[in-house]
Parts: sequence; C-alpha cells; structure tokens
Amino acid sequence: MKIIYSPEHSQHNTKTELSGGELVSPFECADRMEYICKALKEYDLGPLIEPRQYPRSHVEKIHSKNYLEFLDSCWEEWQAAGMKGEAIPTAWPSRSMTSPRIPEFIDGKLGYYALAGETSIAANTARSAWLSSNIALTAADTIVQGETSCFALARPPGHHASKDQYGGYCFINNAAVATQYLLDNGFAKVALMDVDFHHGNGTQAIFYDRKDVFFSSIHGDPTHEFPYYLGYAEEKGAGEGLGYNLNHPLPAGTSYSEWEAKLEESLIAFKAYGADVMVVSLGLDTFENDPISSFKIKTDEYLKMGQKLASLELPTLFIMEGGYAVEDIGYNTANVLKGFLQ
Ligand code: Q9C
Ligand code: ZN
Repeated sequence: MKIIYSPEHSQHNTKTELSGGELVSPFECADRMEYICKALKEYDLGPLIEPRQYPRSHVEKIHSKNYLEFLDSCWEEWQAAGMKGEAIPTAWPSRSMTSPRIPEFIDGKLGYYALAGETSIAANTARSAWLSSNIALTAADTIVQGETSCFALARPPGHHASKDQYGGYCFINNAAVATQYLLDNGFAKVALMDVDFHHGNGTQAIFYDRKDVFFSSIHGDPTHEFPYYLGYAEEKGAGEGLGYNLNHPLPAGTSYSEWEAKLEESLIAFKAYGADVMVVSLGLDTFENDPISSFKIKTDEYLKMGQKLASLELPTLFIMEGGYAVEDIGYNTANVLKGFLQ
C-alpha cells in the first residue's frame, strides 16, 4: 500500500494546549509520525511517497474563502497585535450574542473561527495544514489512478474542522477534501467511515445534507466526550442527505467486540447504499492506553479492525486522524493496515 507522507509536517509544532486550566505540551505532536513511520517500515507495509501540490481550489470546495484567509493570516495578525504567546481564542459568538458580523481584530476573529480553545496556532500551522491536505489529495489521486488502497499519513488531522471552523487539533478537513476529489474524478458514492475515538463533527456537518456521501462514525458518547455538541444517534442527515448519516456513540470502557458490532452495522448500511469507494478517517485514540480517550481496544485487535474494513471489498483510502499514545500509535496504525491487506 502506498503511504503518502512528508516530514515537513513537523513545522507545525505548537508549544501549548489549553488543558485542565494549564498550558501543556500538545497531545497532537510531531513525534506521533516518527513512531508510525518506524512501525510501517518494520512491517514493510509500503513505500513512503512525497505529496504533490494541488491547486487551492480543491480545498475551497470544502472550506469558505474567509475561513482560509483567516487561517493564512492568523499568526501574523496575532503577532502584529503584540500578543506574547501562541494564538488561543478567549471569546466566542455564543447563544446570547448572535450578530452575523465578523470582527476585525484578531482576538475576535479567533473566537469566530474556532469551535474549541485547546488548539493553539503558531508559525507554520497554516502551512502544515495545507501540506496535510495535499497529502490527502495525493492519496485520493492514487485511488483514482486505480490502486485499491492508500494511506494518507497526514498531520495535522482534519475531521473536527468544518466549513469555517477549526479546533480539536484540526484545521483543514483532509477526509472531506479527499472525498470531494474522489467524487470529482469518477466515483459516485463515497462511504466515509470515521473510526477516530472522537465524533467527526466537521465531516458530518460538511456532508449532512448530501446524498453522494454516507458518513458514519463510532465514537465516545458526546454527553461525556469532545466534541460534546454533535455526534448523537438521532442525527440522521437532512434534506437529500436524510438517511445518509449514521452515528454510534458508545460509553467509556467499550471493548473491541462491542465496537466491531457497530462497525458491522455501518458496513451493512454502506453496502445497501451502493458505495463505490470508502474513505476511512483513521484515528487510533480508541486504544486502551490513549491518554485522552476511554475505549479499550488492544494493539492486536487493530488487525481485526483492518480485516473487517477490508471485508467491504471497496477501494479504500485511509486518512490519519487522532491517536495520542505516542509509543503505541505506530504498531496500532500498522496493524490496521496489515489486517486490511491480509
Ligand atoms: N485535555 C482528534 O483526535 N480535547 N482530536 C482534548 C485534552 C480535544 C481530539 C482534551 C480532543 C481533540 C483529531
Ligand atoms: Zn480523536
């Protein structure tokens, strides 16, 4: 399986994450990729291939122009305003303040374009986000060229990013960008399976009223887990998209067998839908020792996850999302791909 990767992701190396009232070293860190590359190599899963650069128009089909402009200029504006630390929002257009106006000062813009406050922005954050989307596009192209599987080893991740908001460590929704590219290049119906521990709120919102993408997610119940405000079972799609959104919120302590029963339901729904390609938002934060999550999947069980995903027998594009047990993420990721190829 071709693996699309660039070491340049490490330019996004923020020093701060607002967590528990403290500024800690971010869970979504560059080291994650080192461990993944090492395990992929050890398992001989495929060649690492550099991404090509695609026109920005592919990303502009998913994200709004004003959001992307904000992303590109955020760090310069924050510094020009004399701020000392990394860019973190502190004010939001909350339920009681509903003016549609977008503020001009960077502090106001941050809250407008942020859906959460844990994700700091610094020099090269935007650059790495764009690079990450080019990794997803290059991988999607590989599927368009006829490969039956490909892995976009992208960082920063994307599934929390919506049309015009960042957060949850995500800036550009790589899975959504790749999905749109597949639809623009010969595929008709995309099954988008999000197996990250957290609900893929951004991806769901982007495709919620569309029937050319069937989004399904298995995740920690949002009554207790980030992103809290989306991801419930009653969210089934809207308009033309009604019936093409399937959420499986699960409680803390969920084991692999309980998890797999939900994946089975999603795969049955994808088959009935008539999907001709699958995109997997591959988060490994369902791991038993993940520091910020609460499922109980074991390293060996990721082999079964890969095998199960392969049973759909569709061309499959894997896109890296979360996973924060840094020393185990390599083998967990490699096992999914190994299981898939078996
Ligand atoms: N104090 C992804 O997995 N909450 N994003 C962090 C830690 C945000 C996860 C809590 C989690 C975002 C791509
Ligand atoms: Zn996650």
